[in-house]
Amino acid sequence: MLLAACSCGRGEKITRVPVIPAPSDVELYNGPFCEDPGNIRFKEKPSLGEDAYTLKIGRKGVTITAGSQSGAFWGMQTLRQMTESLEALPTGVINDCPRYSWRGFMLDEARHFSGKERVKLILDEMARLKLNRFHWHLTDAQGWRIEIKKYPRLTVIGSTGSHSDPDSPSVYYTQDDIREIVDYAAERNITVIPEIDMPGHAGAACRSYPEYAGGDWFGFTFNPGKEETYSFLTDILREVAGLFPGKWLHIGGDEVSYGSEAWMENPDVKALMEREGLEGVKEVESYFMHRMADSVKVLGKTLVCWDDAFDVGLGAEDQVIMWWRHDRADKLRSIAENKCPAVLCPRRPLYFDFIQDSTHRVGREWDGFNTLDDVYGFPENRYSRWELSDEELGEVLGLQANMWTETMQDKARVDYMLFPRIAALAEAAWCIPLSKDYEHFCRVLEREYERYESMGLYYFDYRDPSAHPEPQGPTVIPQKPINYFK
Ligand code: TNX
Repeated sequence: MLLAACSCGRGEKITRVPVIPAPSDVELYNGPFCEDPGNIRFKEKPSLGEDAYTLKIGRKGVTITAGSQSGAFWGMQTLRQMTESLEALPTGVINDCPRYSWRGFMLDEARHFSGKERVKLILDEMARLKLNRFHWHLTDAQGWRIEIKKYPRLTVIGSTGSHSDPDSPSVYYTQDDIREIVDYAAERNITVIPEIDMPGHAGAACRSYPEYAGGDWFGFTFNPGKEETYSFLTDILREVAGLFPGKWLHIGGDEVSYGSEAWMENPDVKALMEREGLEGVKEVESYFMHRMADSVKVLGKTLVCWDDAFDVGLGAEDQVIMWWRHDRADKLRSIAENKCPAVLCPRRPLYFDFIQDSTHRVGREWDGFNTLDDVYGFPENRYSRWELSDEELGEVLGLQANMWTETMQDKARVDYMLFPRIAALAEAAWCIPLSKDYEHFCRVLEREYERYESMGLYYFDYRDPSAHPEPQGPTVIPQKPINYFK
């Protein structure tokens, strides 16, 4: 049948293929078809740059031309999805490159622990969708999930408890586990960015080593007034930096005000303020962040922080800011004006702990919730409201979705919030507006739904919201960090 098609000249031209994210430039023909899709050759062309590739499909086989390993890998993903859904492979050329270099997904394992197998599954899905940054939120008030050899109590004590149960048994990644996952990600062209949150969201570390706790009596923050705190945290970052070969190191910096009122009463902090001439908690926070930013630099890494830390003036060039506060467009403006490399991950629509349907009850809402098409349409569906120019939007590093797990105590809920929104995220991050077509995307998603079924993933079915009922989450969701010192 294939040969018959081949002998009768060129078939109908195709400009769309069943691939997520949609490639930018497709010129293929329905016949002649490729007789041997398994015959793949790779060619290097450095001028193509980091992620771009060309997929040339001829009658006898396929040639993938790329500027680097990652481009070749993404080309393979395109070919793989095409062969999965097409009976015969059309011939012609696809030229493709991403809109953004940072196409990220964040998983919070501190509130609820997903574990190695789940993380690998997520990395597989990311690779398929050409997402290339896995941001790993490994520490928070509820749990510390990474082994630090110098401070064993972090995992003996800090790894017990979760958001739904402060007494749940210890779960964490050993350093061998971490290396295994980092390698697994690297084989899929994904860089892992570890986050050690400070000075707030530090409860698990503070109950393991109360001598460095400085916040209110929840132990939400480290003590910025003690010199030993800086050595403790720098030792931790040194071990972390050694485990993650990527250039980025995320030190949080978010929501410090939830615990910093107590600093004014703390004798160490008072002494620090006196010594350094600091006025008020904001200046103490700035002092802390500058000290830790210096440590990150000494360790040879690029600093990543949440947008809260932008105020403390760390210097635009050598940091990446993650803009998450969708209600603070003013912050985004000043980040853009200062030409600071930014990753856009606003709660609306890129927080995957937000519900995705009006009938859902477990998860967040804020002037609405985050539907599939809302994620898909980002950033064009939002940025005019933030008053970012096209040029400024072109300059951002990229996009990221964040999966906070306060309401995700088991894998069914993680899957439900993740699939299929992660596919929409991939199109938002990879495709220029011209190559986006929501109806086409939804048709390709039919194949993904089948794949989710066959893999036993509990996804939200947008075609029929009643098909998969919402899995329940913790009934009581504490709004404040749990008091572990009681
Ligand atoms: C805000 S985003 C947080 C997280 C919560 C999340 C819940 C950010 C930097 N901080 O600690 O888990 O909201 O949506």
